[in-house]
Amino acid sequence: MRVFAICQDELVIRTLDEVLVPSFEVDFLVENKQLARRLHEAGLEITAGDPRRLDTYIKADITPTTCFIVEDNGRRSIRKIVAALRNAGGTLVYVLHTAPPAVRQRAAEGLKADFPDLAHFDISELIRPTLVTELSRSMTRARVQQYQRYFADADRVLILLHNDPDPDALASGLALRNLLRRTKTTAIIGAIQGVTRPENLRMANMLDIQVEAVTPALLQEFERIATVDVQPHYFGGILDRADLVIDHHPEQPGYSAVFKDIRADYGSTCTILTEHLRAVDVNISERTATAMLYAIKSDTLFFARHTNRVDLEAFTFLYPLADAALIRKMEGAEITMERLDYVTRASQGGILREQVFSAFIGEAPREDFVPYTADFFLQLEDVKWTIVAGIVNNCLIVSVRNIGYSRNAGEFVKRWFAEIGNAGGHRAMAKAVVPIERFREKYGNIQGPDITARIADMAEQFLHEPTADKRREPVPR
Ligand SMILES: [Mn+2]
Repeated sequence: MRVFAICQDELVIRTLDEVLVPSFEVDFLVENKQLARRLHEAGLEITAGDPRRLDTYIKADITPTTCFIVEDNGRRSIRKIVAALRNAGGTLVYVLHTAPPAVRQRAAEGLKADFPDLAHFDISELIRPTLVTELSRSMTRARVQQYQRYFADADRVLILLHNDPDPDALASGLALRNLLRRTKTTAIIGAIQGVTRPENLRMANMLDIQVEAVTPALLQEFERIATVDVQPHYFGGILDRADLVIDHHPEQPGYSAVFKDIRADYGSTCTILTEHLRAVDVNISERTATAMLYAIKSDTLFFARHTNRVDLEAFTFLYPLADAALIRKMEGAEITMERLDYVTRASQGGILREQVFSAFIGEAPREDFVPYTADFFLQLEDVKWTIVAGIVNNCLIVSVRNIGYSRNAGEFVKRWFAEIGNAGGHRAMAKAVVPIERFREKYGNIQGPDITARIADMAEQFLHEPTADKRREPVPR
């Protein structure tokens, strides 16, 4: 593709030449003969000529796909230049503004009246993204180097994760250990309650991430403690300070930290840690990149929720470093024999009515069987809502899922369960946790199939109720 650039300033010409060649064939046109001669001698494709004359362009062999860049430095109107090259058949015209903002704006507005289809860009806009990224990276670099030094001479380091660590927590542990240039013997990744969900256990096994069990008493034995994907307040008083906190949940009071990097607008903690790793040029192993990529995918539901531009950037950066086949394998790990057992129970006892699938799956040893079963039945062609309940530790857990339905899952759980327990969620996903005795006080001493029937009735009633307020609720995190 050919670019024809009409410019006056040497810096602009040299910059465009470096940026566009060799992707494009570029010809420069300047008015100043001396400048043309000098740059020609420097090897640039440049001619001197009058940019306001039609002849200049006719001689230049223009086609409808030739791109024009016209520099507007604010010193003299470019109206005649644009008119001439338009008359010569030029259609793809870009104005590159290099004047100060006020001058630039006036010039752009003046041109708009006569030439509404010109494309405008500012030289500052072209520089900004890279410069801002670079400068913020250097601030991150300073911050990372500080905590690296602070952790450097410690004997025993703990990277503490939240209970039942998820992929973001596990991968963040690995990433931070990398940043601290430590191994599993010199920095322990630990949790007070370990991994339970099968897919997370499988991730930990496949990537060889060892999560050590730590007790509150054991915390004293560490010289330095960092928390990732969680803040110290989460541990309910047993940890009132940390040396380093890296998290993407909203900042909480009630603890002190020597260093912290909390960015609540990021979709995952691994996104923050990707920036840390990039800032200090640490080698990222395939294992760490795979874990982090999987974590970003999983915390953002593959960018379906709470995704920030930086999450996409981190994903793009990690993708070539990771083992995509391994991620596919980890994602396939959700099916286990014991989960199929609850799916079977739901399929035998469930009710499918008006595209709503309701089921009570009885007692379960872990909570995840309930949402897993709800997700599973949502895959059925005829199903638009799933409401699955199960009893875990004397609480009724209710998981609600839907696709493309006009009513809100969060409202459903609040409507029936907020009064007797915890209920919340958003349009497509919601959960309620209710002590079973409170459920029975309110809805009668019902068991097994009667609970399924009761849930199905709740759904039917809810979905037929007129909606008082059709405004969309803000989606909680
Ligand atoms: Mn997270």
